[in-house]
Amino acid sequence: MKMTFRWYGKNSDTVTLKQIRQIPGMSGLMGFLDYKPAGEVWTEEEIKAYIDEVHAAGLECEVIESVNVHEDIKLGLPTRDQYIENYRITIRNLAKYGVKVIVYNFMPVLDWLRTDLARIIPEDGSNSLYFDEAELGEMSPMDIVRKTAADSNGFSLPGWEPERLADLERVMELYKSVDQEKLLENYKYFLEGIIPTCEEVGIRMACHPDDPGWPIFGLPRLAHNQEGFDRIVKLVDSPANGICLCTGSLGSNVANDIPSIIRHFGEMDRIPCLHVRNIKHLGNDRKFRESSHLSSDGDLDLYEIMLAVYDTCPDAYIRPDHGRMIWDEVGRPGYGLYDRALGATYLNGLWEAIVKNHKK
Ligand code: DNO
Repeated sequence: MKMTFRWYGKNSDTVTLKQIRQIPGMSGLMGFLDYKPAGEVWTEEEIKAYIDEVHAAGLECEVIESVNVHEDIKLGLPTRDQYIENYRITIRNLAKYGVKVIVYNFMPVLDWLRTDLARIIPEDGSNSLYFDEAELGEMSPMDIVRKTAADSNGFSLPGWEPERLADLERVMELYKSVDQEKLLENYKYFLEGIIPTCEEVGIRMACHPDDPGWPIFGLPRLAHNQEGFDRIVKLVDSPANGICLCTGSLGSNVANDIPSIIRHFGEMDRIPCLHVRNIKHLGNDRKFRESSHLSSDGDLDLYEIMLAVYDTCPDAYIRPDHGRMIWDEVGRPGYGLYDRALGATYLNGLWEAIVKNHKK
């Protein structure tokens, strides 16, 4: 297991590389060029500048997140071939600088979604990301986009890039003719286009689950349970066609047994990386907040999760995921320093105990 941290780059993150380096056990980053529009090639110069800086700080950068898939690929439009070609070039460019895993998602239009980015946790006065389907019921997609932008403390949020959301209404309209099966077909076309390149250069793709883990606003979604991912990994049967197993996203759907899903895909060698965090439902299956990482603070058993990783995909990259805002920190919702650092330390502690226990 390699413990990593998400970082948005020096112009865009409140957290510094030096701070990340000082978190115990941190091997490197799940890096991110947050200014790149979906579909555009990530040039060698851009990648080199980012990764050189990370290396200079004493950290690795073997995982890159959010090489976003252009909507035309998901919609299956004729223009998709050019965007797939651009994606292949980006894969090659990233491989040249030592990247081994690319995290992406295939969610139509909207990436992760919350109805509140800073809901106070009454017990301790901290705040965290929050979702209530009942609140969503009254909002249109445009309302939620506006609210998310307004609540983000002025930071860009992954998946909420302005250019991607600019023509939201037009794209929502186009999706009326794309159902689950059509989306799956378009997904296969995409994977067939890129997986041979990944195999050639030694990169593994890791699909991030839908978040929350069910269809939203009538849009088709494929990646929120074991059955869905079973279909995805079969689209192209290769270890390069893998999963970024996000425990919180899958865990938002109470029907999912996360340790068992990890074991299932870990045994198939399809989990190159994980986002590990906890989540707490609030008396209703479709209402939850993000809790601290500690098992007893949320619904997920982080010990069982780390044990499943140890048993079935011990070489995976892990990062603590969204943290609460604690100790009066002001930063990008979900991506402050303190609570994620606590999360990493806790996960490292679980890992040490598991490793030592197995050596006995
Ligand atoms: C949310 C993140 C996601 C993830 C993308 C990958 O906070 O975990 O934005 O990085 O879905 O494409």
